[in-house]
This record gives sequence, C-alpha cells and structure tokens, in this order.
Amino acid sequence: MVSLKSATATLLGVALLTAPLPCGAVDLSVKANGGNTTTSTMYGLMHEDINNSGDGGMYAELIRNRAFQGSAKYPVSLDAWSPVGSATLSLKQLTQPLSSALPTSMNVATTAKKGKVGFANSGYWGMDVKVQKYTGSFYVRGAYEGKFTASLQSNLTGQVFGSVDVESESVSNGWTQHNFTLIPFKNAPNSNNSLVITFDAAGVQGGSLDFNLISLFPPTYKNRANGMRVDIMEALAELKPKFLRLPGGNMLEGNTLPTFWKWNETIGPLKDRPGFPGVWGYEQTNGLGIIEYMHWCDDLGLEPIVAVWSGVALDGSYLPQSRIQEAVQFALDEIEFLTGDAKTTRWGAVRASLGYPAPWKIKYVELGNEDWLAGAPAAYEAYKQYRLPALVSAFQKNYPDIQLIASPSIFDNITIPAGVAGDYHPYLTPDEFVANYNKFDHISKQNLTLIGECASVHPNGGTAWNGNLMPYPWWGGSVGEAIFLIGAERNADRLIGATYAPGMRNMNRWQWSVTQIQLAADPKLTTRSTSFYTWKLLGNTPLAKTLPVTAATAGNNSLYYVAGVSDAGTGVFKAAVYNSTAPVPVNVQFEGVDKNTQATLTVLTGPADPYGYNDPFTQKNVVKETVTTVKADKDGGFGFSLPALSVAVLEVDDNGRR
Ligand SMILES: *[C@@H]1O[C@H](CO)[C@@H](O)[C@H](O)[C@H]1NC(C)=O
Ligand SMILES: *[C@@H]1O[C@H](CO)[C@@H](O)[C@H](O)[C@H]1NC(C)=O
Ligand SMILES: *[C@@H]1O[C@H](CO)[C@@H](O)[C@H](O)[C@H]1NC(C)=O
Ligand SMILES: *[C@@H]1O[C@H](CO)[C@@H](O)[C@H](O)[C@H]1NC(C)=O
Ligand SMILES: *[C@@H]1O[C@H](CO)[C@@H](O)[C@H](O)[C@H]1NC(C)=O
Ligand SMILES: *[C@@H]1O[C@H](CO)[C@@H](O)[C@H](O)[C@H]1NC(C)=O
Ligand SMILES: *[C@@H]1O[C@H](CO)[C@@H](O)[C@H](O)[C@H]1NC(C)=O
Ligand SMILES: *[C@@H]1O[C@H](CO)[C@@H](O)[C@H](O)[C@H]1NC(C)=O
Ligand SMILES: CC(=O)N[C@H]1CO[C@H](CO)[C@@H](O)[C@@H]1O
Ligand SMILES: CC(=O)N[C@H]1CO[C@H](CO)[C@@H](O)[C@@H]1O
Repeated sequence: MVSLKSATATLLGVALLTAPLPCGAVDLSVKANGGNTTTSTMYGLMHEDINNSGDGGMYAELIRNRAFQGSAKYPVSLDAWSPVGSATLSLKQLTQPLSSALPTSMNVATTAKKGKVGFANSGYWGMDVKVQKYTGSFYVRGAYEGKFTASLQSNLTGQVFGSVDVESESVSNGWTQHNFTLIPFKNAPNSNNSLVITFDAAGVQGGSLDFNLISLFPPTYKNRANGMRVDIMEALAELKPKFLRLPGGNMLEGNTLPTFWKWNETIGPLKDRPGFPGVWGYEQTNGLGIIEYMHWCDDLGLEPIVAVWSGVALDGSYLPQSRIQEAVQFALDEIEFLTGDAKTTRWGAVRASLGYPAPWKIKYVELGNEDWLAGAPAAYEAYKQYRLPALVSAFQKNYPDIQLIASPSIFDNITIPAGVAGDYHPYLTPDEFVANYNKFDHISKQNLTLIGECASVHPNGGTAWNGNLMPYPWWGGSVGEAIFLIGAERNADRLIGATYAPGMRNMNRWQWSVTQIQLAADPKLTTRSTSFYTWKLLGNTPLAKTLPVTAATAGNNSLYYVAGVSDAGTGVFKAAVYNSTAPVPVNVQFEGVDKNTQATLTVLTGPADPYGYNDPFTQKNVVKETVTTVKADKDGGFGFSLPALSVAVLEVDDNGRR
C-alpha cells in the first residue's frame, strides 16, 4: 500500500484530479460487505529450463558445458571450449572417471616442452565480468608440478581483467579438486569474455592433463553456493510473487519414457549429477536441482507447487497400468525427500545427509503436466482411468494435508476426483483473453483451479498455432491478459493462483519467444517485458477479499474491473480498458468512504502501436506508469479517466480504512 506521503512524492507531474467528470462516466458503487475472502495466492511464477532460462539463465553458473554431459539425444561435445597455446582438446571416457555421473572429461594435450597451454570457455554466449568475487573450481587428473592460472579475459581482444594462480595438487592416479576465487581488477567493457585456464607445459608429465567439472560463479542471490543470478532474482522479486510451480512443464515429462525428469539425479554434490536430456534442445546440467528450487522459494518467500511425474513422456508413450506404481512410488519418495523427518524416514535421512536436516513444508502437489496433450487421446484416457487415480489415492493416504492438483482443468473434458484441484493453461489471443473475463464466474469452490501457465502468444486474427508466436510480449497482448486476470481475481476464492509462462529466455538460444523476462550474459540485456509490468502491478496490489460492485448506469463494455480490500483493510479497485477509441471516464464510490479521502491511482499505458514491445537490444521501456493522487468528491466517489488500452489500480489511502 502506497502511503499518502510517498504517493505525493511519486506524483508524475499530474495535478490532483478534481475536475468534474465528463458525462457518461462509468458510475460504480463498491459495497462495504458481501464479498468473498480470497483463498488464492493469486500471482506466482512458473519455471521451466526452456531456452536456457535455467542453465545460462537463472542458474548463475558461467561455464557452459562444464562437465561434458550428454545423452543419446545430445551427444557429448566440446561446445564452448577452445584450446589455448599449442594445446589439443579431446573428449575421453577414462576407465577412472571423475564419477559415474560424469563419465566424460576433457583431455588437454601438448607436445610443447615449455610455455603456457590450456583452454578457454566462452560461457553462455559470453560472461559478465565485473570487479566482484568469482568462485571457481575444477577437477584435474595427471602429474603436474607448477601452477594453474585462471583468468577472465576478453574474447575479442585478449585483454585480461583479472587472474589468479592456483598451486597444482594434481596427481597421475586420481582426480583432485582445485578451488579458487578471482576478483577482477577492472570491469570488462562488454560481455564477450571467457574464462581461460592455463598451465606450464614444462611441468606436465606424460604430455596431457584431464579436466572435468570446471565451474565459475559470480556472486549469487543471497550468496547461495550453487545459487541464482542476482539481477534475475531481483527482477522476479519485483513481481512480489507468491508461489513457484516447479520444476517445469514439459520438462517434467521428458522426451521419452526412460528420460523423464528425475529429481533424485538433481541432488547432492555437482559431481554426482549426471544431467538431463532437456526437452528444449539442449542437455541440462541438473545444477538447478530440487534443493535449489526450494532455496529459490525460501529466498523469495514462495509457496512451492511441486509437480510430480505422472508416467507419460512427450513422445506419447506412457506407463501401462501394471507399472504405474513406479511413478507413484517415485513421486511419494520425492515428497518424502522434501518433507520427511530426518531421523524416521528414508528419504528425509538422505536429505539430511546432504546438509539439509530441516524438512520443507509442501502444501501443493501437481500430478503431472498437461496430461491432456502428450499422447492424447490414449495417454489422456490412461490418465483418467488409472494414472491420476493411482496418484490421488496414494497421496490422499500418505499426505492427506496436501492440496493435490490434477494437470488438466475442468475445462479439459475430465471429471476431476473430489478434493483435487485442476490446472488451466490459456495461451490465447488478446481478444480471446478478454472473452474469457467471465471464465471462472460459474465454477464452484469444489472446482478449485490453478492458472498454472498463461500468456498472450498470438495476435488477434493471427494464424494461432499454425503460425509463429509473437516475437515478444506486446502491449495489446499484455492488456488482454490483464483483463482475464482481473476477471480471475473476482473469483479468487476458487482459484489457487495464476502465473505467466514461460518466465524467461536467453536471447542467444531460444525456441519460445514470448516470455516475461528476456536475458543474456550481459545483465544490461535483462528486459522486463510489457507483461512483466502488468503482472507486477496486479501482483503488487493483492486483494484479501473481493467486494460486490454495482454499476449505476448500463456501464461501458470496454471497462473491466474488480474491487476489494487489501491486506491492510483499505479499498482497492483494479481495471483495464480494451477496444475503446477514447479514454473511459470512471467514477468509483466505496461505501463508507468520506469526501476528501485520498487514493493513489497507478495507470499503465503502452505505446501508440498496440504491437509495441520491450526490446532487449534498445532497452527502451514502452510501458508508461503514471501515479496520481485522486481525492474523493462530496459523495465519496473517486473520478478519473482511463486511457484506451490501459491497466490501472486505485488504492484508497489508509484514512479510507473501513
Ligand atoms: C569466444 O571465442 C571462441 C573461440 O574463439 C568462439 O568460439 C566463441 O564464439 C567466442 N564467444 C563469444 C561470446 O564471442
Ligand atoms: C572446494 O570447495 C567446495 C565447496 O566449498 C568444498 O566442498 C570442497 O571441499 C573444496 N575442495 C577443496 C579441495 O578444497
Ligand atoms: C533415480 O530414480 C530412478 C527411478 O527410480 C532410477 O531409475 C534411477 O536409477 C535413480 N537414479 C539414481 C542416480 O539413483
Ligand atoms: C471426452 O472424454 C471422454 C471420456 O474420456 C471421451 O470418450 C470423449 O471422446 C472426449 N471428448 C472429446 C471432445 O474429447
Ligand atoms: C474488439 O473489437 C474488434 C473490432 O470491432 C472485435 O472484432 C473484437 O471482437 C473486439 N474484442 C473484444 C474482446 O471485445
Ligand atoms: C465441477 O466442474 C464440472 C465440470 O464443469 C461440473 O460438472 C461439476 O458439477 C463441478 N463440480 C462441482 C462440485 O461443482
Ligand atoms: C462471491 O461468491 C459468490 C458465489 O460464488 C458469487 O456469486 C459472487 O459474485 C461473489 N462476490 C464477489 C463480490 O466476488
Ligand atoms: C466505451 O467508451 C469508449 C469511450 O467513450 C468508447 O470508445 C467505447 O466504444 C465504449 N464501449 C462500449 C462497448 O460502449
Ligand atoms: C564482436 C562480438 O562478438 N560482439 C558481441 C559481444 O556480445 C554481444 C552480446 O553480449 C553481442 O551482441 C555482440 O555481437
Ligand atoms: C539448441 C536450441 O535450442 N536451439 C534452438 C533455440 O531456438 C532457436 C530459435 O527458435 C532455434 O533456432 C534453435 O535451433
């Protein structure tokens, strides 16, 4: 809630709105009582390692292909690595690998008898180099006396921004970890940088050394080891999200039946994490594992919605009924790993042994991902017949306090078992979102629903899924989403919450273009999209309770709204204008609010072109936020005018508490 003082301070040169309203204003009266208490957490996050939003995105690791992980789908490679000096790089599967999870390593050979040789890694399309502390580590095998030099340098000019010497402990018959910290003495002018590790050819016996798990982290959010990128977490925190749907959507399913996302392979030391053949075009490191997701929740105060595998793969194959208990047990174990007692449960003890004795609390478990899609109709029929029932009965028995969520919603031709919620994923045009403003008006509390993914992805009149997605979230699309969300907030006693999806993409490698945040190695390119701003405004003004609104006049179909009370007990009115040729005058009267009460009005407007978007490469924000103070008239009404294609929130100040 913006206090009167700060609201005045943020006045953007707009005078208090006291002018009489034009005729034809939408005249709304908000009742003091009779609404519904919000049970939903309303706005949250959904994360999927799509287009390097995990590896190369959130996850702060700077070294790409750090452990030469691969699979049948993505064969191991030397991507991102290049030799330095006279070195020759090759991949080796040694009889004594670093670990069974990381069987492939990089052999660095040289015929030179002296001079520096080594290798460079160009990162996730560059690396951000600043005067700050970098934490690095590598494993090496082979007899070497001398020192290693780790340096951060320009990939364009070779200029060195900082380096550190690491005394060799390496021996011929085993792997030795070398840790280092590096503080550059200078900021690099751009992100085209590499980590270079060299050693002295003269000190090497046998002509080569083997390397694996070469890692480098910048400072991370809340200084977590193996943590998250600071600028991205800060951007997410601005949304004031309430939950995180994890570990993703399609990613949970995997490409084929044997290669589903295995939570048990994402835990423990990095050398024990084999990686995962991702579903978006690259092998994932599993560095961002289930514990890291929990830390992400802890650090941003998010309620985890943990999705468990329901026995289907993206290629449409699914477990027969005779094997469904495999998925059930795997899911029960996962929740036991997160929530089980460290002393009395098997998986709780495993968690404790990894250094996390305190269990997490899990309130929501989702059973699968979009089970109406992959392998339909046969796989969906199997979901209805035995996959969902098996999971539901096992969870209701073992975890009766957890709110279960089926991956389809009541809008997906399914009868969801009693007590289980559903998940609805609208990817629509703005017009369709607006047409769905009333979507949840008639669902019952028993049909509790999560909007687990949501975004405007196609333009009105466009080619829908036969054509391309839009290149970025665009203003008209963002307003369409906002109207749908405002409609949803009117029913926030029947919804678990709503989240945009996907959250982000790396501009250097992506398949899905419409994301809330765009990013690259260079933090300057971290871009908040038009939808980021609309979701932020709605998410920063939560309603504890809805309030009934009556319209004195027939109203104007271009204005969509919800009214309610904030957590602090003050009045809140949220609205958006769509398909209007002119500003819409509004008069909102809160029952019991006196004349001269002040309110803060925040209005978001976009560029003249409704297809305008926030381009990471120009870094210009097309969304304009205007904050004004509005004073109640003698009848306690707040009069203001909302521009065509706008999203607004009016917050009655503390003196308007009822
Ligand atoms: C850095 O250099 C390597 C090897 O020359 C090259 O393959 C890579 O694309 C470069 N990376 C960047 C970010 O320019
Ligand atoms: C390197 O650092 C890691 C993480 O702090 C630590 O677990 C490990 O023991 C260190 N290794 C050595 C050889 O010091
Ligand atoms: C993880 O669990 C799956 C399913 O039970 C199993 O196939 C796999 O071997 C396990 N991975 C490890 C590293 O134990
Ligand atoms: C709806 O589900 C039923 C039962 O699973 C199935 O027989 C029917 O074909 C489905 N209808 C549509 C339109 O998908
Ligand atoms: C917006 O206006 C256009 C053109 O009149 C119309 O086709 C469309 O259905 C309208 N959209 C909504 C959501 O009212
Ligand atoms: C839940 O939704 C379904 C499908 O719309 C409907 O048939 C059913 O009656 C609803 N259940 C309750 C308890 O309202
Ligand atoms: C409260 O819930 C009832 C029953 O679902 C609904 O009819 C009514 O519109 C809701 N009122 C408000 C103000 O949200
Ligand atoms: C609502 O008012 C605006 C501005 O006067 C106008 O452009 C729009 O057509 C109106 N919408 C409807 C549905 O009457
Ligand atoms: C010459 C070169 O590779 N320049 C690149 C530096 O990095 C930025 C992104 O961080 C690229 O846009 C440039 O092309
Ligand atoms: C490796 C990978 O995922 N590459 C794809 C990322 O997305 C772009 C844009 O759609 C594709 O061209 C790449 O093939």
